[in-house]
Amino acid sequence: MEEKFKSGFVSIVGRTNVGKSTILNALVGEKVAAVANKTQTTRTAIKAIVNRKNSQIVFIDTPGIHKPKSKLSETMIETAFTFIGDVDVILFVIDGTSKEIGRGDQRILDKIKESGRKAILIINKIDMVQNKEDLLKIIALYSKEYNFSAVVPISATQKQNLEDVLVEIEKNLKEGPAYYDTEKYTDQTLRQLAEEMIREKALKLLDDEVPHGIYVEVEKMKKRKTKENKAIYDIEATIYCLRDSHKGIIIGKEGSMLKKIGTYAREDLEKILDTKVNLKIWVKVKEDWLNDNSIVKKFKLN
Ligand SMILES: Nc1nc2c(ncn2[C@@H]2O[C@H](COP(=O)(O)OP(=O)(O)OP(=O)(O)O)[C@@H](O)[C@H]2O)c(=O)[nH]1
Ligand SMILES: [Mg+2]
Repeated sequence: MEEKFKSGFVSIVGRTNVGKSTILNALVGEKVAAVANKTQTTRTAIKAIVNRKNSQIVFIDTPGIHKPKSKLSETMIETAFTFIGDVDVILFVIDGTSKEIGRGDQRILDKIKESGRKAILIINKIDMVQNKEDLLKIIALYSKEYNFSAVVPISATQKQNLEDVLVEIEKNLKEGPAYYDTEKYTDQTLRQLAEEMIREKALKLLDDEVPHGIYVEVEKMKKRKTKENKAIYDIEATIYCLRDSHKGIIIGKEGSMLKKIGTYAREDLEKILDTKVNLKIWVKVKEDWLNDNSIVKKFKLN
């Protein structure tokens, strides 16, 4: 008998820094979301699509749950909680090295219980787990809390057990059509992708509170032909930060930090866009934008 085509929306939720965006990128096989060893990396919901022989899975990466400190973080948490409802399957990601259910994880569990939806528990970073007994203990703790459709220990960075995740999702999807063009792998515009990649480099290279207070805006993104008739993208972007002192750090001594951010971002964008990129970045101060509704609305769901 011919297998029926299945489709559905699958959210990736969890505390900040557990590896949700790394999982998304690994499942899709493309760089879609920024990844950094910092908290609050993802700021809004990002969709990415996996097309399989008999299914289309639309993933929604969400901002990590954390203690809100600004209008922006409140918006981020609101976005994440929206996708604990309103999806076909929830991937609840936890850090495999955790020994108990922390407050953030408990809040997420409570929301999942409230929604009563199908949820798969993903235990990430198992490459960091020394003791298998600990892993079993944490699985037991969580399994007591909710009737998960499956529990899958994975390592997103080592690409371990990712196929199992897709198979478990497919088991829980209903029959349905492909919602998106199979050529397409994300709903992000090229401009958003460029902003995300530039911000990722700044997050990775900067320390302390500087990266949390930045946002990136691409003002210009235009494809043209060079004299040699090769395609090239001209991209102009601004990194906004909270204070003059931050601006100094982002620019660095004789412009060295900004140059580094620009070089890494350009290399990534050239891969993503598959053309040469000419990238110019400016740095400007915008005080207290984290609490400015007219800017924060950029990150809100529409
Ligand atoms: N050792 C190890 N590190 C991982 C794994 N998956 C992700 N990481 C690292 O964990 C850090 C956070 O990853 P992200 O994907 O940005 O985490 P996130 O959950 O999306 O974070 P937010 O967007 O802030 O909620 C990065 O340094 C990743 O390289 C894994 O399987 N093993
Ligand atoms: Mg993320």
